[in-house]
Amino acid sequence: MSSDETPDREGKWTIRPHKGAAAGLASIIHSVRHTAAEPGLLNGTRLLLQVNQVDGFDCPGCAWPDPKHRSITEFCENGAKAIAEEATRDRVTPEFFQQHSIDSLLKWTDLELGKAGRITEPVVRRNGDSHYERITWNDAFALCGEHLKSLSSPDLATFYTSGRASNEAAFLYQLLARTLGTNNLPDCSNMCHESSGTGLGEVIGIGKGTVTLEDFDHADMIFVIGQNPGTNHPRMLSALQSAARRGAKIIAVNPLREAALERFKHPQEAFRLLGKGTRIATDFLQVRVGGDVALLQGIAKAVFAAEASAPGTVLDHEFIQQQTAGFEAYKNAVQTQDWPAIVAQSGITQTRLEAIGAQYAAAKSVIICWAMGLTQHKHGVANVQECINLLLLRGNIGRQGAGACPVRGHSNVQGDRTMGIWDRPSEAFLARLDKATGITSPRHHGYNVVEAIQAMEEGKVDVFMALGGNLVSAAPDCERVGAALEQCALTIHVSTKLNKSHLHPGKSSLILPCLGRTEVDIQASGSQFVTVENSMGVVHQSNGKSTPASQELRSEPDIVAHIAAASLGKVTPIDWEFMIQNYDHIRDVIERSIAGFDNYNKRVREKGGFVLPNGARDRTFSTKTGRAQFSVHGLPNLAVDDDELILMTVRSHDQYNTTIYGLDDRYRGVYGQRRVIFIHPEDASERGLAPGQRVRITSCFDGKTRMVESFHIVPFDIPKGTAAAYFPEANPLVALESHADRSYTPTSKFIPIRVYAQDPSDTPLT
Ligand SMILES: Nc1nc2c(c(=O)[nH]1)N[C@H]1C(S)=C(S)[C@@H](COP(=O)(O)OP(=O)(O)OC[C@H]3O[C@@H](n4cnc5c(=O)[nH]c(N)nc54)[C@H](O)[C@@H]3O)O[C@H]1N2
Ligand SMILES: Nc1nc2c(c(=O)[nH]1)N[C@H]1C(S)=C(S)[C@@H](COP(=O)(O)OP(=O)(O)OC[C@H]3O[C@@H](n4cnc5c(=O)[nH]c(N)nc54)[C@H](O)[C@@H]3O)O[C@H]1N2
Ligand SMILES: [Mo]
Repeated sequence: MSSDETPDREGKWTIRPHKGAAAGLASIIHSVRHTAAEPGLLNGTRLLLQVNQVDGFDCPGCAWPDPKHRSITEFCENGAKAIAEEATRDRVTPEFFQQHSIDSLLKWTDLELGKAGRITEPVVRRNGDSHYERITWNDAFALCGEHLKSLSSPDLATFYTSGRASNEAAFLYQLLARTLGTNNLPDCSNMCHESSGTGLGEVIGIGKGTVTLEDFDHADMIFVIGQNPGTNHPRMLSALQSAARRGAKIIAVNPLREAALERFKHPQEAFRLLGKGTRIATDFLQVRVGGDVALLQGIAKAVFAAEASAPGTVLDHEFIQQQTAGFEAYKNAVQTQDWPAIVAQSGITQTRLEAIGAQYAAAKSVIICWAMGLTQHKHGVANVQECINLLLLRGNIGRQGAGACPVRGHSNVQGDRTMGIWDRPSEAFLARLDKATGITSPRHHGYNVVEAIQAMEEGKVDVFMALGGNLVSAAPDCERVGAALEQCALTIHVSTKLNKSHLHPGKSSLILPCLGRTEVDIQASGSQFVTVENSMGVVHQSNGKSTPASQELRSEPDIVAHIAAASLGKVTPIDWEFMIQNYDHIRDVIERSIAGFDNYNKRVREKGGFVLPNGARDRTFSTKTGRAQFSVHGLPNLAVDDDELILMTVRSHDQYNTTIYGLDDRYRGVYGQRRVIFIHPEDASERGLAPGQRVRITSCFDGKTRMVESFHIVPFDIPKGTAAAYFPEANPLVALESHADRSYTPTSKFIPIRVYAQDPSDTPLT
């Protein structure tokens, strides 16, 4: 039995409902505790003072932008934890690998692997060996070169990226893949906001959001749909707080009543302000999991009704007529959708939806924000496009205070896509890249995450390389992913910390340790900075300042360039060595290759960086029709068997994706345990399940049953028929083949499950 299945050795765990406001003093105490415990108080505090400052490093936490007026405390609890995780004093050395075989490390949890510390030197696992062992950088690059050079087809290599890679690293990486001749560039975005990119691209002509941070100062209604900013984008709460104080309506749409949207106390004000904090959400719509298409159509239906009773006063007819297409079909579809179906699927009454519709009709400027609660569904693309439909009705796009705001996850995931980390790049992108670099990019599409895993299973991938990330824990059907990686001839992981993906080596496997965001990067011309793009299309610098965790570490651009040089040799028109001598050289090539980066080196040195062009922001819609497109979606089929519940997998307050900081989820009141399932008290009692009881959960997809054990019942305020558990512990329940239509985003928020008592003699938690 793996240690994942024996969580009780962590000792007692408790459920204690969260009281009072989110953030506030408690978050300061927590962040200080985390940073103080890891890099030592002084060093930790110094690090926190650099985060998100103009000349400091970009917070590796999330992609929320920095306000213009940065204060010294422009950090948040979870940003501090992300930094502390990187600045740990613990080290994973070659001696560590000598002591622990790969098999024995497989028994460690994600938490234990991460806590082992920073990897200090490159290591290799040679065919059949039980342990990783030290290898020199030169030998490591030569091994990569040998494999990549001898592929019978470039499509036998796959290059995965996680969204922390800088623009410079990502650009070189896609250049390596395309010079080699493949578009096999799956990335974490495929499992994340791909439904947003696909959905927005089709209807507004750009796969990005349209708002700026300043728009939040002008909106009088803000939707926050399927997102938990208190945990995942804490700095967004400042923007929401000031909007709430101005009297803006803030509508939270979520199956869970997420604490920070209820009450929030700004950490910077915690010492000054007594009292209960600001109420953020003015309305909370406890939607059923998967019920957002119905909910958004219900609101739109109410808007059409308002227009019908006062014609010409509600819809923005001029905008609709001049700049959109497909309005009549959409109007017809919404008006003929019947209320009982909308109410049944959304779980929200007609009266409430009409009330929100009336608020929307009266609001001058509306922003809709969303994250994983919308994208990780079979109908993820439809969810996103229904948000746009609603916005278009009143011209809430491309003007001050209004627009679409998909809130990105990883701190540079948006920048990576701009740099060409994409399995299906446009012809325009490739043509310009080829002209600028002298390579001939392949035109056929590459693998996304789902296809890459399937290809590995089928023996169609010889070399799998990962620039960051942890595919085995992050992807669905993790056991299959582990086995699939082991089929490769060579796996290459560029990583800061140990994780499960390293423990499923290909026949040969390399772990190449790299610098983190916080660390100084010295190349031939001296100290370098890198650049990143935030969730709102602002490109700016990130300057690591602290001493690297080990002298042996290399930067991501350095590692990628050396692998490229070893694999492509002199046949390539690119001088890889020259590129990394000074990252200005990389940025010069980016400037020539990618639209919007004119005067890159100059403009990125200006305070706060520069904003990338975004047509939709100026109401230039590069869609097929040249107009913003209304789209029609039927209500998705959400039917499950009578004894099934719908499970969504979510993040706790103490994790960064597969990096687990601790076992608490303060805002949801669970302490010391991650193997929990939140369910409605009646769903628990109908199954004879008591709080704390240990359960087995099964899911069934395409006739195959999947199972996890040793989860514990937590009765929760969640719609009946639905349940929640943490990612990545619940990932074995998610089927790889269950993904969103068109975007291939795994349906991590919609998993039909059954829950059974595991061992009836278990003592329930008291
Ligand atoms: N501290 C911290 N910060 C992070 C991360 C982290 O792990 N830790 N991860 C980063 C990344 S990569 C990402 S993508 C973002 C993720 O940020 P979020 O999207 O906020 O993350 P999730 O925990 O997946 O939460 C999704 C929310 O959607 C709700 N939800 C689930 N299903 C539905 C549904 O059908 N409809 C609606 N309306 N809501 C639903 C859940 O209750 C939950 O509140 O955060 C980024 N920031
Ligand atoms: N069930 C379920 N599954 C999900 C989700 C969900 O909500 N539910 N969410 C999905 C989402 S939104 C995402 S984005 C993916 C995340 O998928 P990934 O991005 O693949 O996973 P992470 O956990 O973010 O990656 C963590 C690893 O990155 C490495 N790392 C950290 N910092 C650096 C760095 O600076 N450089 C390099 N080279 N490596 C670094 C460390 O080794 C660490 O172990 O997971 C997805 N999976
Ligand atoms: Mo993400």
